[in-house]
Amino acid sequence: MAHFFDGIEGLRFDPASTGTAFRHYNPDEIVLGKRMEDHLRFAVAYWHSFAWPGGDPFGGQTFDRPWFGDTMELAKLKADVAFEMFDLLGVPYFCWHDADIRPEGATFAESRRNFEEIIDYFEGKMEACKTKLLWGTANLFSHRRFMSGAATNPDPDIFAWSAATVKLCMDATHKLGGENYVLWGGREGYETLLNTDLKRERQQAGRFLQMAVEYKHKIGFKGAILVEPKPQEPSKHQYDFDVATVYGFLKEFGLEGEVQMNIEQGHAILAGHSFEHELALASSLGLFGSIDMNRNDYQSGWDTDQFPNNVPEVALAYYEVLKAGGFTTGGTNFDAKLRRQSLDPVDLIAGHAGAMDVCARGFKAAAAMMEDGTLEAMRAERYAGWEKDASQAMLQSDFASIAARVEDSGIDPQPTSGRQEILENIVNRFV
Ligand code: XLS
Ligand code: NI
Ligand code: NI
Repeated sequence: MAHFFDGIEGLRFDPASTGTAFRHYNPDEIVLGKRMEDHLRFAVAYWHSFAWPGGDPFGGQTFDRPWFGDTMELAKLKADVAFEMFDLLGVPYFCWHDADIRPEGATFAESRRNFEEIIDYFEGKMEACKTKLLWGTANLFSHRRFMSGAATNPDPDIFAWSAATVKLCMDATHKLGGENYVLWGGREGYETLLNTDLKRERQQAGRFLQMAVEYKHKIGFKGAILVEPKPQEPSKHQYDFDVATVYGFLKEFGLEGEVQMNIEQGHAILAGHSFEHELALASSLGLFGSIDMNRNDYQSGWDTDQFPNNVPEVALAYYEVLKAGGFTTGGTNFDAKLRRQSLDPVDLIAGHAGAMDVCARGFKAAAAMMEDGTLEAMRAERYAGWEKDASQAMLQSDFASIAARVEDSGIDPQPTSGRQEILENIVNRFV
C-alpha cells in the first residue's frame, strides 16, 4: 500500500450520494444492448495524473507528490499509486508514454533498461487487477533532443533515436496486451520556413510512419496504430493539423488502410472544428479509432487539457461515436489534468469521477437520441431525393446530358427548410 489515497473509498454507483460517487455512470447498466463500461472504455492518462508537476508558463511545480524524483524506487511507488487509483475508480484502461513511467537514463540503453523494468512491474500489477492497457506511446517531444522534431529532425541521429524509442514502446505495448499504439507528432512541425525544408521533413515523417506499420506486422501486434492530429502547440505549424490533413498524409504514403485516428476534443477546437465534425469526418473516411476526451478553455486558445464537464457537447460527440458503430479497439481516454491549485488526492479522484459521470450522461443522451430515431429520420428525409433511381443515374452521367435534361424537364427547384432550430430543440429534449 502506498497510502496516498488513504481515507478515500472505492467509487460506487449511488445516485443519492452527496459525497464522491457515480451518479450517472453505472458500469453494469445495459444501454443499447451492452454494458456501459464496455461502450465507454474509460482510460486514465498516466502523464497528467502522475507525472505532471502542476507548472504553467509563469511558475513551476505546485504538486508535492511523494513519488516525484528520478529513481527506480520512486517510479515503482508512482506505479503503486497509479494502480491504486485505477482500482478506486474501477477504470478498465490506462495509457502511458515511456517518459511518464521510467526515469531517464544517462544513455539510451539505460533508459531502455529502466523502462523494461517498469513494464515488467506493470505486468505483475496487471495480473492482479482488471485494468488493461488502452494504448502506449512514446514521448518524442519533452526532452531537449527533440526540440527540432523527432522523425522530422534535420539530424538523422534524432530520427534514429526516435525510431529506436518507438520500437521499444511498441514492443512494450504488445507485451502488455495493449489494444492500440498512438503516435502524436508533438514536435513534427516547424517554427519558421527560413530554416525548414518542409518537403523533406514530410517525407521523413511519412517513412517513419511506414516503418511503425511495418514493425507492427513484424511483431504480430494486432492492435490499431492511431495518429492523433493537433493543429499547433508546440510547433506553430504541425504537419498533422486535423483529420482531413492526416488523411491526405496517409494517402500520400499509402497508409490509409493501416492507420486510424485518435481524436482529441481540445485539438479539434484548436483546429477551428467541433469535436463531432472531426469524429464524423474520420468515421466517413473509415479512420475512426479512439478519443481523448478532454476539453479546452474556450477563451484561452491553449490546449488546457481539462476534464470534460459539458454534457450537451459530450452527447453530440458520443452520438457520432455511436453512428460510427461504437469503439472497437478504441476507448475514452481522459488526456486531462487537474488545475494547478487542485493539490489533494481527493481532487484527482473527483476529476475522474466527475468526467466519467459527464461522459455517462452524455452517452445515455446520445443512445436515447439514436433509439428515438427522429434526428436520423429527418436527415434521411432531407436527402430523400437522392434515393430515387433517376438521381443515382445522374451521378453516372455527364454535364451535357444533365444540362439537356434540366431544360427538357422544366424542373423548378424550390428551397426547403434545413430545420436547424427544430433539430436543436429535439437534441435539447435529451440532454
Ligand atoms: C498533447 C497530446 C498528447 C497525446 C499523447 O497535446 O494530446 O497528450 O495524447 O502523446
Ligand atoms: Ni492534447
Ligand atoms: Ni491527447
